[in-house]
This record gives sequence, structure tokens and C-alpha cells, in this order.
Amino acid sequence: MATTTAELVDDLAVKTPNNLDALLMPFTANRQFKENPRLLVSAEGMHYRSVDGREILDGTAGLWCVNAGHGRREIVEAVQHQAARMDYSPSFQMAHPLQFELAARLTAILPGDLDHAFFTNSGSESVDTALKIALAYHQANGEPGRTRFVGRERGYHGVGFGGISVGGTGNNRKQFRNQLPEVDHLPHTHSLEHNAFSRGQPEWGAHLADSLNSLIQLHGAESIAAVIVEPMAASTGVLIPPMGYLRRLRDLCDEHGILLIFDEVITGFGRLGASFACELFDVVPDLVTMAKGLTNAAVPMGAVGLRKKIHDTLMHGPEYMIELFHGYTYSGHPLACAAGLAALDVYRHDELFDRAAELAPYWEDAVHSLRDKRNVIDLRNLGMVAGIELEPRPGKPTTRAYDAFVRCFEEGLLVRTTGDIIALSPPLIVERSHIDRMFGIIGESLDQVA
Ligand code: PXG
Repeated sequence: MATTTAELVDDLAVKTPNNLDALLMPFTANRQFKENPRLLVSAEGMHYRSVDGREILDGTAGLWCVNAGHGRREIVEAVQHQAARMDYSPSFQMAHPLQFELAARLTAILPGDLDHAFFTNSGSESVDTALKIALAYHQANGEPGRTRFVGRERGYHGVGFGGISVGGTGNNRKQFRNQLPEVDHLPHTHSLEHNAFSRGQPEWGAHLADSLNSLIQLHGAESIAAVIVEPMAASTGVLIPPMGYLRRLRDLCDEHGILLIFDEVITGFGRLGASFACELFDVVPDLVTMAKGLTNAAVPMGAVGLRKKIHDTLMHGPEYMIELFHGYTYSGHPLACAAGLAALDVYRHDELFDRAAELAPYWEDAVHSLRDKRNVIDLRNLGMVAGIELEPRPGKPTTRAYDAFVRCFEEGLLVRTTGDIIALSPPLIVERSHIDRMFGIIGESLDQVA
């Protein structure tokens, strides 16, 4: 019987709790899960260990967040050290030095003049923060009528009311009737007809950015605050941006005084083989949202990067006035800052963003080796991300991919599914031998799942 919390942690590393009832789990089929729980209890490098003692190869970097692999000593030690020094300091009208250090180092790896950062605790908070900064900017800039947002179909921007409003995921909206009132959506760019089995960026689809023109005609540019997109839509099924698409969006926004927000919660920190997608595509947004890889997921943290003109415009009015009426108790939490600083060090020291770029061609070949597997209707890849789209079972969407996910887990591989798409995004420390094993297991499970 455990008497300390530490002992309890050790006890529960080897046994399933007797009662799973009290917890309402996020984005989970609770009753199905509790019938047959999948519990992870430790992790190191490329692997998790499950409660029944099995080693599970991590094909998803947790939830697209553990980019430097699990249990990085440097990050563990930084967090332990800061926890012992100071647990918490107030975030309003007070600060601690690590916040400034992290903001400086983070903005140093953002492209262009994205040279200011605001800290949050999650991707959802980063998105809502970015939307609010866009409104505050226009107000400060003498255009308070710019209040409309444009998102994109099949976009995912977290679960705040702002995020689900600009998001384009039907299931995330229909349980909750209240949405931001002035939101429109661009069409998504995925087309099996034109883009199936593309390697990297598809050639077809840049023209879809021009739909923004229709919205501008409909509502007037002077009513639109910002366009928000994921440079690569990840969690709704790995939708790769067509060549030239993001540049076109940037040009249209510039032409009409509309801010462009890139949601880089997943694409940031090396995932696509560059520090950020905006670096890779050479398109600098006005605001960029981040989370996940910022701390290698060791402590929750998010951030919003702001271009100089956005920040400077907010610095108006008397100096004793608060410039942005927004913030969180835990903005820039000391433990998160320590984890963030250590994570950035690890990324740089191990050159993980370059490593992702170097591995990407091997990854691409491995992904496309599944071409002849049954039920595969599309394969797509960019950087260290892959999407494997399966033909849905008639009348039973999502069940085929879910069955493949369960089978992979039983065989010792963690993948993600969304709809009938399997998504992969391994830690960037992945070796070729891990990649071979991943696609071996996936291939076998596709052979077995009818
Ligand atoms: N923006 C984007 C682009 C995201 O992918 C969020 C915002 C919200 O972040 P938080 O930290 O509030 O969850 C996300 C989160 C999946 C999966 O399996 C993806 C996310 C979260 C959980 C699961 O694809 N993305």
C-alpha cells in the first residue's frame, strides 16, 4: 500500500486502477475505452511502456508534441531545478526572468519580424489569444470595424469558443450551439480526384485561396480582421498545402489589410523539416500560434508570436495603461519556461529540425510503399508527417481505421486516427529502423483489417 504520492506513482506504473469511473476523458469514447483501457505508464526515447509491460513504438510523438523524444534528461533536470527554486510567480504586473529569456530565444527562431511572444498554456488558448490580439490590433489601428474572422473547412484550432468557431470540424461544433457570429470558412484544399498519392506538396489547388476574394466581395475587406489557417492541416487528416497556396493567401491579405494567422501548434518546432512551416514556405504570417513542441510536451505551454507592427501598434495610449486586457494565471509559468528553454536547447544541439529534413525522403518512400495495400485510397506526406487514407466501410465510417489503430497498438505501435485516416508524426529522433518497423506493422494490420 503506497503511503506517499511517489510510491503511488510507482504502484500505478504496474497496475490498472480499480476504478476508472470518476474520470470523464477528453475526445474519447469513454464507455468503449473503459471496457478495454489502453494505459501508458512510462516513456523513453522512441518508446512508451504500457501498464502490462509492453514496449510501444511512438509513431505520433504523443499527440504531435514530443518532437525530441521522451524523457529528455536535459528537460527533466531543468524542470526539477526550477521547481525547487521557485514554483510559481504571479503573471500580471509581475514577472520572472525566464519568461523574458524564453521569449527572446523563441522569437530568435521565428522568421521575419515575428519578434514578440505572448505565453499561454495550450494550443487552444494560443488560438483564442491570437484572435483577440487581431481584434485589439485593428481597434488600436483605427479600424474597429474589422471584426470578422475567416477560417477554413477541416481546420482544427483547438476547443475554445473562438477556436471551434474558426475551426472547420463539424463534430466539434454541433454539440455547442454558441459560435462567434461573424465567421466564414475557405474551402479546404484536399481532393482525392486531383491530389491523391502526391509526394510532398500537391500541384493542384493554389486557386482555392482565391475564395477569399468572394468573402471580401460579400462582406467588404473593411469588416475582416484576420484569416486563420494551419499551414498544413494535421489533425483533420494531414491535408498538405498545394504549391503556392499560402503565398496567395498572404498576398490577398496584404492587399486588403487583413491579418494572416498561421496556426503552427503542430507544424512548429521541426515537424515539417524546418523550424516552422512559415520558414519552410517562406511566407511570414502576422501572428503565429504555437504549443506542443514548445516544451517537448514536458509541461503544458503555448505561445503566440507577433510581428513587430502588431506589437508596436498595441503599445499606444498612456504608459500606465494595460495594453492588452488578456492573460492567464499561468502565462509563462516558471516550470513551463524551464522546459521550453531546455527543449529549444535540445532542438538546436541535436539539430533536430535539419534531421527531420534529412530523413524526410526516406520517410516519404516508406509511406508510399503502402500504395498497394488493400483499402488504401490515398497516401500523403510532408516533412515527418504522413496520412494514410482508407476507404470507409459502407455505413460505418471511422471503424476501419479504428480497427487498424487497435491492431497496431496490440502489435506495439502507437498511431493516430481521424475519420478513416491514419496519421503518423514520430519524434524527430526516429531512426530508419524504427521507420521500417512502423510501416511493417501498419502494412500487416492493413492486411488483416477487413
Ligand atoms: N491548433 C492546432 C493546429 C492543433 O492541432 C490545437 C490548436 C489545440 O491545442 P491544445 O493544446 O489546446 O490541444 C491543436 C491541437 C490529434 C490531436 O490527434 C491534435 C490536437 C490535439 C489533440 C489531438 O490529431 N491538436
